[in-house]
Amino acid sequence: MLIKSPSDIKSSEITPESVYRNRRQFIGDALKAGLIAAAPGVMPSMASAAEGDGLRARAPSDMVRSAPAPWWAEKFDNIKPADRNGPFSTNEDLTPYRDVVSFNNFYEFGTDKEDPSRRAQEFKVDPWSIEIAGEVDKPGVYHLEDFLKPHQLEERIYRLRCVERWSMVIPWIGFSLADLIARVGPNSKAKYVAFETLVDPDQMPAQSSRFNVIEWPYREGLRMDEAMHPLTFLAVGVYGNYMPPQNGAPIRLVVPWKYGFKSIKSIVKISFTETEPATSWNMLQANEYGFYANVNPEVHHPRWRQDMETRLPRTLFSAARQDTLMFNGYAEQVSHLYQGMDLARYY
Ligand SMILES: Nc1nc2c(c(=O)[nH]1)N[C@H]1C(S)=C(S)[C@@H](COP(=O)(O)O)O[C@H]1N2
Ligand SMILES: [Mo]
Repeated sequence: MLIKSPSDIKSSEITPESVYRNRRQFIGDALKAGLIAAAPGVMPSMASAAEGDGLRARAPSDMVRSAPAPWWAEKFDNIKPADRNGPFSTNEDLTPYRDVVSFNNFYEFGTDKEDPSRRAQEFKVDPWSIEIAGEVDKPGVYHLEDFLKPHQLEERIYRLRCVERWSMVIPWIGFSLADLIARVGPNSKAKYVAFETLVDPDQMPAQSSRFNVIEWPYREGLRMDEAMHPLTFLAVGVYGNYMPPQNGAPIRLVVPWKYGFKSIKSIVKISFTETEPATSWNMLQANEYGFYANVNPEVHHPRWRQDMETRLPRTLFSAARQDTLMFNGYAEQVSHLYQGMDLARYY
């Protein structure tokens, strides 16, 4: 995030790609069936209608990794598709799969947007375990299998807004963090939840780089009420499939009303703490990155105004620049969490 601002994003990084493959398929079929005229202008709305049909978003099959699927790919057979008109999803156009898996921030693999997709493909996610620690009734190290077993997976379509001023709309697969919290039973001293990413320089090349800026592990945290909010999600997949390594396999956090850096990837530890945990970007540059990091068009980053964003990818059909909304458009659901707080001070 210190490296590039959106104005530095090369146009080659923002692939003009107006539709993703499912949509193309639908439109192709509809055209064949004579349902729609072959006028390009009608395509986006027809595509949106198709997406609202109660089917979960699917990655184009020829773009999904051919590497052996992890055992938990089985869990992806019966997933509740997103309700695109409900409170937990949006019916905005999805960012194409191609962009979701090739334009990433994952500093463990390097600082360029293409580094994670290029360098993370051999990343090992099986076996994987997650430690639950701190002020909690059931601490311990859980194998991913036991960790996931009790949870019914569902699809959520969320906006993701990076502090670098680009945004995407991503169909995640996962479950509410609140469900996990209920299961492990934090005690009355637990006021915050802290998360850590794997440290493994053999697999994550930037962790041993001398240009490295972050003190590993990458750390993030939430206040307990933020962690318990039904929007706060632990994602194990994207576009109907298990998580690609560059997006944070096998499991990552997604907090849609906060800047993307809160949504920590490849989690190995979740601790319940009495005091506010240290978080990576805040440790690095406290005046630029706060603990709360709520998307807020009125509170600017010292180097980047935050009232506008570029929705990726730029397309022929949609203006790429748009206004940034308070709490990334989730104000109705989350503003009560911050009542009476000075959000310019607690940024
Ligand atoms: N462990 C870890 N998690 C991370 C990051 C990172 O560098 N390391 N980058 C964050 C940032 S800045 C953003 S914008 C999102 C990007 O998620 P995506 O690549 O899946 O779109 O991941 C977040 N999670
Ligand atoms: Mo970000």
